Amino acid sequence: MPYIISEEARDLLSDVKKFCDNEVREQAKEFDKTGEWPKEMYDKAIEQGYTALEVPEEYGGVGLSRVDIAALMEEMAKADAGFATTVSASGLGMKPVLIAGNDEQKRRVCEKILEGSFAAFCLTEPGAGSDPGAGKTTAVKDGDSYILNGRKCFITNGAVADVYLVAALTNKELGMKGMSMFLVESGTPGLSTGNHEDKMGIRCSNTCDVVFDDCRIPAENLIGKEGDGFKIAMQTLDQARTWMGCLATGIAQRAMEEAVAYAKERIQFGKPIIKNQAMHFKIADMEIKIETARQMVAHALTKMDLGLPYSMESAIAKCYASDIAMQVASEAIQVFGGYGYSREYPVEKLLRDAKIFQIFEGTNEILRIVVGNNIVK
Ligand code: COS
Repeated sequence: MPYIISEEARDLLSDVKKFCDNEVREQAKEFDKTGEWPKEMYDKAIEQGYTALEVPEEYGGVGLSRVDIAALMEEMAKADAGFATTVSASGLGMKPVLIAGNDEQKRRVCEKILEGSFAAFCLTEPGAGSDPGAGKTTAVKDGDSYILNGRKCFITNGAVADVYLVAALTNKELGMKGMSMFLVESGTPGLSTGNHEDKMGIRCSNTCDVVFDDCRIPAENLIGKEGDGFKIAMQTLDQARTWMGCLATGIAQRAMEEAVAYAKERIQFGKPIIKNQAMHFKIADMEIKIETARQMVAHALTKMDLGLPYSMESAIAKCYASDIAMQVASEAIQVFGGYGYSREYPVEKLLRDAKIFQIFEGTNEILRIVVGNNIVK
């Protein structure tokens, strides 16, 4: 059963489905092989407004609820999780500004996204993954500017973004309490990209190092106040994790659909294998997991839409959906048998794509800490 969405979103959903069928689903197979970032495909998505779905209505966005957007994002993830990750990472990059920025900053970033720019959220560093408070990137105040130095890694959209939201220390002695958040625009001298990741999955998304070498930005690009950076980053991730749960659900849904279609065609012992009750049980277990994940995503997003606390629900949604995406993709391979292990068939890619969802935007181990802390507190 899909999300319960508005009439407007239903119309958009059928457009997204058509777009994904025509422009993404088949093409993504090739990009999975080459690992290229398909600019042409993304330009078409920008033209349709799909990269700006999360822009709030007051800043020129379409004004859909988060649950509405989830239905569209799941459809994109079903077609290709790398494509959906690129789109969603722009939403992630916008969040620090929407959470803590001033009106001018929000307007500036939203305008750029509406014009077709991508955003990137730069928190992780080589020595600061699960422990972002250990970050070493610095921002030193110099008159009306800050000068940034450091290296961020595993940054989605790192080489293709126009807007970077960067966590950097304005006071090294204070550690995470000395962390601040900055807006850096592409083309700023001292901003460059480094190592590009050759990834196991979501291969048509761009992931690379982002380097700051005496990168001077106007002081007005500070988001919130000095020292607010860690909390802004945590609030950003609190929201963003649900979206990763949504995408993981899309991968699982695709895996189940592929498994059902194959089981109807595959003849063994003189009948389609779908006729075996064992197959029904497999498919029922997949559906139970997928629908539970989807409802958890919807629940977390509804709480966000209503302004209720959602940190724990978001962690649960991402953690559960990514775990079941791995399970369902693996079971889909099992249904395909030997063919499922072959690159010729679509399901092995789904398993590779699903894996990262247990890792990024908070490993599932960290998310269990978040859930545990919420319960204990
Ligand atoms: N929202 C707002 N504030 C938060 C918060 C949240 N979700 N989580 C923590 N904070 C605040 C705390 O309230 C605390 O502030 P005070 O000292 O003023 O009370 C401060 O941040 C430090 O909190 P805490 O001591 O819990 O931080 P930890 O270093 O122990 O880290 C975890 C907590 C592990 C939850 C955090 O580091 C985390 O989420 N790590 C994973 C990071 C991640 O997802 N990286 C992947 C990025 S890919 S884009």
